[in-house]
Amino acid sequence: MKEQLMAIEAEVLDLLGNVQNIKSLEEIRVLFLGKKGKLTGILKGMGSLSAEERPVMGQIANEVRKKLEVEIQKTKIALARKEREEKIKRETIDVSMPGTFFPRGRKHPLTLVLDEIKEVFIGMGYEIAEGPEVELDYYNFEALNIPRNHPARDTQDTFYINDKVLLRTQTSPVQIRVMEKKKPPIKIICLGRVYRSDQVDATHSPIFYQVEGLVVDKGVTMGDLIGTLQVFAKSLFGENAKIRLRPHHFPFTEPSAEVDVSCWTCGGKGCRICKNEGWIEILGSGMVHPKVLEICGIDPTVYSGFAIGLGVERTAMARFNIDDMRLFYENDLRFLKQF
Ligand code: 2NM
Repeated sequence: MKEQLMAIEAEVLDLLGNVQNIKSLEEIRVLFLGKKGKLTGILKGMGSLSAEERPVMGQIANEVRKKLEVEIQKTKIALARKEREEKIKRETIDVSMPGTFFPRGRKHPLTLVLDEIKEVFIGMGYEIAEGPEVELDYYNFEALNIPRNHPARDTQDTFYINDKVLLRTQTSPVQIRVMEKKKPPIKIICLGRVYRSDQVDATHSPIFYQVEGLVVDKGVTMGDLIGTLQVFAKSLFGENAKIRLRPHHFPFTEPSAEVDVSCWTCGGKGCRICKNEGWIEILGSGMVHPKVLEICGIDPTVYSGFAIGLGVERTAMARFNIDDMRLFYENDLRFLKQF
């Protein structure tokens, strides 16, 4: 038995001399000293020894076990140090090496214009409202007083999901949803994507951005609308910008007006940019139709409101003198780097 113990000791010491990592070391420990290990197996066989031999063998076995445990522990410490040193070496960073260059991005021109529009309205105390892009026919058309036979409702112009569900063609349904839920005073803008079944060309895209503003309260007048439009035009197109309202028709406002800004290139004298008009159309607006207020549960004999709507692409095109809407969506860096 003593020979067996000595052989095990020699075998383990030999293995410890070659072990490469802590995981293999643990395997060795289990193999020899574990519950089902080789050394444990021998100790279990001691029952067959004589009464004189047993304590002697027991002592030798314990010494071997102790020694092996100490050696395993020493090896473990050495391996841990070695692994740590290798890890540090592997992860060393040479701070004098040149870094990886990440080119700095910039805002898309549409985002620039959207941000500016937000700034102006937030500055006047408006809150931002949001709503779904997949919208009910009711909110997109019905509640906005757009009649059944109106051309905008044609499947030629609107993307329908089914009879009742469509991709919103304007952001106005967001305002309907707000008016339904909240009692005046209401002072909001909504910005977002809208969808129309249009062929892509220099001035049309089936997906584009809109911003709409809405104010509803007691005693809101056309004067408030005009004052708001003036602040807006000056902020976006410069201190000298003037506005002009032309009568128009929208089903959801009465009266309605299209709004022009004096040309910021020629100051109104007429040039290539304004096609010699001196004015450039930038948005639509009007006093919210009493029927629309009523549909939303707001009493039109007590409250009144105005609304403003504009296309972000068209505004950005006017602002930056861009002649083709497709440039916004092509992600050509030669274009995007100019803003
Ligand atoms: C425009 C022009 C004029 C408008 C009206 C409403 C609502 F919900 F209050 F009825 N929202 N937006 C509106 C009015 C939109 O876009 C050219």
